[in-house]
Amino acid sequence: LEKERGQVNFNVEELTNIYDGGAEETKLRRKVADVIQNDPEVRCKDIGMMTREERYIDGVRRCVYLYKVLLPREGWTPVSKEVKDYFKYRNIGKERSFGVHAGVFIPCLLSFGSDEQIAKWLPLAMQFQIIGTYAQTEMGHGTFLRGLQTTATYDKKNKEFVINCPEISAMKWWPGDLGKSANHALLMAQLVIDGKKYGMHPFMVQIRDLTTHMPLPGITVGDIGNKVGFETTDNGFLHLNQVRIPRENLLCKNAEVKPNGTYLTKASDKMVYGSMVRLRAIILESEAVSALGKACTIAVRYSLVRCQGELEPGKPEVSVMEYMTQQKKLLPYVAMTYVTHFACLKLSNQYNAFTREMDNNDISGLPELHALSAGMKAVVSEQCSDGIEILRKSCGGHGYSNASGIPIIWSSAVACCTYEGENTVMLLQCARYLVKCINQVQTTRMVGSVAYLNNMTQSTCHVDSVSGFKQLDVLVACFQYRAREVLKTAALKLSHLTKHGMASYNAWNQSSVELVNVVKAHITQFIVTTFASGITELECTKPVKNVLQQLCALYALSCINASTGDFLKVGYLSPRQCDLAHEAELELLSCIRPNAVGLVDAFDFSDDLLQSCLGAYDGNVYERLFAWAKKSPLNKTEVTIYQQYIQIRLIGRRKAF
Ligand SMILES: Cc1cc2nc3c(=O)[nH]c(=O)nc-3n(C[C@H](O)[C@H](O)[C@H](O)COP(=O)(O)OP(=O)(O)OC[C@H]3O[C@@H](n4cnc5c(N)ncnc54)[C@H](O)[C@@H]3O)c2cc1C
Ligand SMILES: *[C@@H]1O[C@H](CO)[C@@H](O)[C@H](O)[C@H]1NC(C)=O
Ligand SMILES: *[C@@H]1O[C@H](CO)[C@@H](O)[C@H](O)[C@H]1NC(C)=O
Ligand SMILES: *[C@@H]1O[C@H](CO)[C@@H](O)[C@H](O)[C@H]1NC(C)=O
Ligand SMILES: *[C@@H]1O[C@H](CO)[C@@H](O)[C@H](O)[C@H]1NC(C)=O
Ligand SMILES: *[C@@H]1O[C@H](CO)[C@@H](O)[C@H](O)[C@H]1NC(C)=O
Ligand SMILES: CC(=O)N[C@H]1CO[C@H](CO)[C@@H](O)[C@@H]1O
Repeated sequence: LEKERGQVNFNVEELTNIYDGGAEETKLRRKVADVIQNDPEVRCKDIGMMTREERYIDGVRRCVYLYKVLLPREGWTPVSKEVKDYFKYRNIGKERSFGVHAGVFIPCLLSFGSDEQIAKWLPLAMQFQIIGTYAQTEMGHGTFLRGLQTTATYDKKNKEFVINCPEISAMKWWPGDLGKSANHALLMAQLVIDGKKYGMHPFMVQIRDLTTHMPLPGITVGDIGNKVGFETTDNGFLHLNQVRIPRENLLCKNAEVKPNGTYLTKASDKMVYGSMVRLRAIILESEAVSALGKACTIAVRYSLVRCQGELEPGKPEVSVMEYMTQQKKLLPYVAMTYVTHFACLKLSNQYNAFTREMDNNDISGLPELHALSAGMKAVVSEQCSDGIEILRKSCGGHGYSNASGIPIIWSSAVACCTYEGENTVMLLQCARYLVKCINQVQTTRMVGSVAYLNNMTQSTCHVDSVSGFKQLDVLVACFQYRAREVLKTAALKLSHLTKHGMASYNAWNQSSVELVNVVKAHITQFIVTTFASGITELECTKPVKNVLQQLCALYALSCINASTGDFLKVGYLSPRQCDLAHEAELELLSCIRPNAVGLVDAFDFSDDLLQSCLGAYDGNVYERLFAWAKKSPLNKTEVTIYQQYIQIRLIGRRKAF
């Protein structure tokens, strides 16, 4: 790898700074990383050989240490920049508990609670005097909130709510931190007053005794068992049988029940949608894009170290990176990590701009922002988790071993396709907004991520050279044209069906497969456009700009390659132009190849964070693999269960007494 690093033709540190958002950010991030790596209590240990139980217990232990020892020692608070931006996701990752407590329970308390309620519970939550979960999903319903069955019935006489799960499918199921850690739940339940239903409302429900931690009367709670990943989290079940809570425990920023049972709503709080946007941007960056970056780091370093076969007969073996097919598997995902990272940043920035507008009571930007975040959530999480699996297979046999580190990375990234809004449902939400836009574009000027819809000019691409297809403006035009045309086609189908008398829900159902594709086209367009214009504005050295341009083109061209049918169908590219674009993609692979190690080094993931025998910085793959295998619990003794089963029952030999 050192030899490889010698041929990198740009300044890796400069690119790291750009990725981090400035040299100061890199410095701060590394400072935090040093604190973590030099503290044996929190430093990531060999998690690969731990059982589920050990992972959970270790996550709790580490987290308690963080909050009670490390933070005070460093003079950090849970909201200081070091903690918010760096240690949680970047330096400790999943290997900690209370993610839902800190990331969902507390923010939701702030969104749903009145000032008095926040004053009462927030300090307790910040001090871990109460530990909370966010209990919305039930065994029977997740996506369709109105279908949730848990009820909160107001008892006028005692001024209490009675929370009840009428049947087994009404049990809360999946909430993180619920099974074994939490003693409180911010619980969503159907409000009922005098037999009338008022829809879903948030309640604060204590579920365990604060001293003994035993479940309170009427409460059945526990862990839902092993999952694909998320071993450190005790996703739980919760059944409530006629559990009584005080009237004051309805979180009443948006709606209130008076003692006499009068129901009052207050101005609807759009801020809830705003905080969803923020949460999505954070989740994408920390759970999907950084996971893809880690998998790229591992697969690229390993592919450079791994030698297999002769490319030229009779010559020495080559590293597998020398195979063009291998480059095609790896390099587009390196490019994807860069471009999606900056698209997520753009989403965050747009959210921040929106909160400033909101201070001036301008919430007109919310629908666009909300649709964009839903589309981004689905497309980016899907692209990243699919990419990680391709990278895993690119490591051959060792990619299948947990020693590679990739199975753990994939198993948590893929969950991102489901939580915080199931992906297809998110795509269709975004589609609804886009259809509305295209139907109004003749009369209303579109702004932000849909501004490209304003240009309805019909045309075709005029490029007729391979190098032409490496031009970013050409590629941006391709993506905008295709996104707009597939949207027009789908919207046309929809209106055609309704005009011919089909009920609109039915027409929507009949168009939904196309609509999902529309959003994928729209979001890839957004990602390419954002990155291309970001590069133009970026102040950096020539070599770095060059390499970023290549990455942008490679990402765009590999997306064209994956959806050639669309580009042909909308009539923007001819079959010959598709061939030219394909050639351009292959040429870029060779251009980027010498920089491969520099591009993944620039992500700056420490070995501790990668937890991989294949992807460590020094490339000593084989030594690490053997050391790892020796730690397998099955190797503890030279002979394992031979006598009990194999010798007596299988081979049939008796012990020599
Ligand atoms: C790791 C993890 C952590 C979680 N943490 C929490 C938590 O802390 N708190 C909590 O409350 N929940 C949590 N959840 C639950 C999660 O939010 C839900 O599982 C998620 O919202 C999906 O809902 P569902 O399971 O009902 O899927 P379903 O909606 O049943 O999805 C099944 C299929 O139906 C399709 N489908 C559903 N509706 C539509 C539609 N309208 N149009 C088209 N297709 C549709 C989906 O696309 C999917 O293919 C967690 C889940 C996971 C995996
Ligand atoms: C219920 O109480 C509220 C004040 O808390 C009052 O405004 C309302 O009139 C009362 N309604 C009835 C039916 O008594
Ligand atoms: C290997 O990793 C996967 C993914 O994290 C995990 O589900 C599995 O339990 C691990 N296997 C072992 C034996 O630890
Ligand atoms: C509109 O789109 C056409 C075709 O994609 C392009 O040639 C033209 O430059 C665009 N016009 C503007 C103002 O962006
Ligand atoms: C939605 O479309 C599918 C496929 O045509 C069909 O099987 C299904 O019955 C439709 N659903 C409704 C509610 O019309
Ligand atoms: C995409 O690329 C692959 C290999 O790089 C190639 O075989 C295939 O033909 C391309 N697909 C299209 C539709 O151009
Ligand atoms: C042969 C060998 O490496 N055996 C190892 C098996 O695993 C234990 C610990 O789990 C080691 O101590 C042994 O050396």
